[in-house]
Amino acid sequence: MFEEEQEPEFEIFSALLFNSLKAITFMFFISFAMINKPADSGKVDPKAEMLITVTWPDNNPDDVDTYVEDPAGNVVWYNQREAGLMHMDRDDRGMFKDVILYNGKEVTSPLNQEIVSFRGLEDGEYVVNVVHYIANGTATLPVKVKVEKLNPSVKVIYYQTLELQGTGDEQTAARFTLKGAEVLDVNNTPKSLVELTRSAGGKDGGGSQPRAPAPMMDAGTGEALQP
Ligand SMILES: [Ca+2]
Ligand SMILES: [Ca+2]
Repeated sequence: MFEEEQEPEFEIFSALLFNSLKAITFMFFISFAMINKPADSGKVDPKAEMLITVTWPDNNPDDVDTYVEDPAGNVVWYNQREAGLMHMDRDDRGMFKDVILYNGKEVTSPLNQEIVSFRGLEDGEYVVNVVHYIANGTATLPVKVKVEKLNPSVKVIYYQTLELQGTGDEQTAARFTLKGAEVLDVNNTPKSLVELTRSAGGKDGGGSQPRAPAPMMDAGTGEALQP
């Protein structure tokens, strides 16, 4: 009598347990499938040690390029988006091909941004340059450059707006030296990185671009001085 009353309850319990296990197994496989989705080409390494973010005004059609050199002499730029421990997310070319899918329709993205991430740090000097690859107007172009060291906490080591002067203008935004966890000697003494890479040619295969002489810089503010 006692056992006859217990048995149906036990069966319901084990059926529930079995169904719960099936549900958990199903969810495990679903989440595993989501983890293994192919990565987007524009990703930034989530374990980055440092981020360099270059932005210019939304909807501006100009093409600005970011160049970063590491202490070993590796240079990351649009034709070499992996170099040493550095990675560039993409070559933002102003409005060119800046199309995203939104609700199934193609929409032009207003964003103008290039990001270089470092997945490790090396002692020595880094150089961060921006180049006005294509200017569509006669006005100068304000370009914001931010350098952040991420670990153990976020520390902005450089943040300035440069005024790019037209097609071919290359400016050194920041040079900084790392020694262990320390950031030493942040300055903007000009150094051309385009010269180091120019043998690789232009982005449409058309050879090297015309370049203007590097403008004078105000050492205190990092702003370019008007000629
Ligand atoms: Ca670009
Ligand atoms: Ca853009």
